[in-house]
Amino acid sequence: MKKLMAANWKMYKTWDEARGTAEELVGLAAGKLPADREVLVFPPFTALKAVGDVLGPVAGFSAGGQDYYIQEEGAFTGEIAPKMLKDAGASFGLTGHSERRHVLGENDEYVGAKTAYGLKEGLKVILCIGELIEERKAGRVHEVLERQLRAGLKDVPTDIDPERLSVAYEPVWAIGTGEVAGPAEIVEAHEFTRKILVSIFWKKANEMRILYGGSVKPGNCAEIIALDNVDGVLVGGASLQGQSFSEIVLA
Ligand code: G2H
Repeated sequence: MKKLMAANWKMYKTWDEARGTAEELVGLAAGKLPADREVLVFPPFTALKAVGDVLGPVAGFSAGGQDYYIQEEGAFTGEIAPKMLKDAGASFGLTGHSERRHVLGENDEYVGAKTAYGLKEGLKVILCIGELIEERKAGRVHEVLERQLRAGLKDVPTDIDPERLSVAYEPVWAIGTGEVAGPAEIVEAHEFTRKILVSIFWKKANEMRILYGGSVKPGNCAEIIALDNVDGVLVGGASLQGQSFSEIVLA
């Protein structure tokens, strides 16, 4: 299974900035990318085509959409459909990111509908899960992860190609805070996530990637990526510069 090194640019970068960073990243990392790694960038929608045009032709690199709606088309002002993402060069979609859950108010059921719909429409999907600090302090990590996984995957067919579905464990308290979950916390959460995936998808779950996200940086990536059941990373802040993300990609 290839490790997936993903950049989430969130609401940063104009078209030109995004294209420039994508070009810098390819220049720094493409020639050295190990055969067992894949690189993925989630730019803002307005820069998706530009970034897709840069990354698409490079082996091992691809682009994705940070969000999408659960209809093919229609009167849904402000929304964007999976087929539009694909048209702009995306092969991946992201669901359940904590900022969409906790800032934009998306609930487990909607995240589940979105995950299943994106897969049905031909995207590869990364479902994000993760607990709040209060939930961790209250000893509720497993309960929260299991709830988010079961609801998030409720309508995903069990015969799904495992390469098309990944999960990103992103403890909310470690996102953009500089605070990284410790190795034991990461291993524990990833092992639990794998167990729930196995209970849903059986053997196939061992071929699904589980990414870690939350303040991943060049200095901590090598240690994180080597942990059991860590099949990649999802990086926000430290992915915004080509130099820093290329160090992560090659760590
Ligand atoms: C978590 C992560 C990217 P950061 O949101 O998805 O962001 O690396 O800035 O914590």
